[in-house]
Amino acid sequence: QNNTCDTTMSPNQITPTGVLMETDEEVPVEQIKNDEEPRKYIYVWRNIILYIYLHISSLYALYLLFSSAKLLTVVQAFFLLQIGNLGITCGAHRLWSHKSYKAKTPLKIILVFMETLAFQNSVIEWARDHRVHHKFSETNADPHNAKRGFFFAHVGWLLTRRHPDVKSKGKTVDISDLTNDPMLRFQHKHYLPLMIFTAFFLPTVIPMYFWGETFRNSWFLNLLRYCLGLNITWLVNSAAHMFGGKPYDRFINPAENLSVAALALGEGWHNYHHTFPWDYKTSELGKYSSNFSTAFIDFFARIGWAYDLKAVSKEVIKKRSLRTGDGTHNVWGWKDKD
Ligand code: ST9
Ligand code: ZN
Ligand code: ZN
Repeated sequence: QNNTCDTTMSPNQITPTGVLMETDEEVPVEQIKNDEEPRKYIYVWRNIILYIYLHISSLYALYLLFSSAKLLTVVQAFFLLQIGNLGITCGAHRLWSHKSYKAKTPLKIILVFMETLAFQNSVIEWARDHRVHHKFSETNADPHNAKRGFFFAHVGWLLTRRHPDVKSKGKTVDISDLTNDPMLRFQHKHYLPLMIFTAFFLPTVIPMYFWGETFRNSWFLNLLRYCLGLNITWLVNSAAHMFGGKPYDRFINPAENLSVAALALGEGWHNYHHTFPWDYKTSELGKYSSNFSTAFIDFFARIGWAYDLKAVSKEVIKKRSLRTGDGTHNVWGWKDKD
């Protein structure tokens, strides 16, 4: 195994067009052993209690949504759900974890704000865990190792202490590009107040101030928005690591999952993503229908705030599918859907 894996950058050259990768080199995943005995979990009761509260509150919010919430409050919750999710997909994931495109400062500011709204930890922490997830995928060192089952990959990993391998192997992953970025350092340092203000204070106060919503409706609908955002993200770790075809690499568990892709704004095409992690689209096909994050980045590329978008050429995809795919890829009959 090649131990110098970097999941953020392709080893390939960018073509003169600036976008297409014309060569393919497999992304090595370091094989750390999985425990043979079932692992003994150390529960983190604070998190367990908070997540139970969040999920029960979200059920109550569903009742409020159909009984007393104002339409604008519901619209806001839906809108903020998408904004937060885009902050994760286009910011924490495609920009900062994988460096699959570059962003100018105004776009970075917008994305940090959106990522904070999603409350899924600071960009530095999110991207560190995600790089570790790619490099040590489905081993003890993977923070949400899907070999431990659906529940662990979905949320259990946030309810228990990490496997020692996550910490020791995680230290070998370079995140200096993130820790050297002043904007990300600022967000990380002041994460708690920034997150409380952005993810809880603003979404609760805006409906009360601007359209006279009650505190109760405002608070609980925002919790529902947060809970949905988390569960949609977690589905990429759980469902998209278990269910779906493997047209690009049949030797890995991440799979092509349309339902997750639609919910998670394009992040369910997980077999493609683990095969070609440097592609800014995180998928081969789809844009507006099942990959809204790509449409978002393309929009900012048009106005010049996003640039150096990396993508994999069709030839490379075709060759790779023929070599390692499960045979479900339509290698001869390509056409873009959008
Ligand atoms: C949340 C995150 O929900 C969701 C992320 C999902 C990721 C998805 C990725 C796949 C999808 C990709 C596509 C995107 C899809 C998006 C779709 C959206 C539509 N490397 O953590 P500690 C070290 S967050 C290196 O305390 P414990 C490090 O030194 C929700 N080192 O470990 C660290 O120190 P420091 C809200 C590492 O005690 C030290 O260990 N947030 C690594 O075992 C201690 O770390 C929460 O719920 C590493 N990977 O506790 C918070 N990891 O802190 C939940 C650790 O200085 N977290 N180290 O860095 C916690 O409470 C705790 O982390 C814990 C573990 C209890 C889970
Ligand atoms: Zn994954
Ligand atoms: Zn990724």
